[in-house]
Amino acid sequence: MADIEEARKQFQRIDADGDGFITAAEFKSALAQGGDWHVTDTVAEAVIASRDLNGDKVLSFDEFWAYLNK
Ligand SMILES: [Ca+2]
Ligand SMILES: [Ca+2]
Repeated sequence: MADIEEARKQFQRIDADGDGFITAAEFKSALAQGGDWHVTDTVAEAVIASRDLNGDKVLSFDEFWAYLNK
């Protein structure tokens, strides 16, 4: 996926509180809503950490976008 508008929609859907950052908790509930109930806090944190470029433990849209375009 390289459509920035689609990526923004997806990002906003995951960012439940709308603060512009995706936390592990938000990522986990987004996956749970998508039917993936096997994602634990630990897994969600590991996925966030693997995409987190500046080490603040949350994903900005830039980091999300960079991940999609990897
Ligand atoms: Ca958020
Ligand atoms: Ca970050």
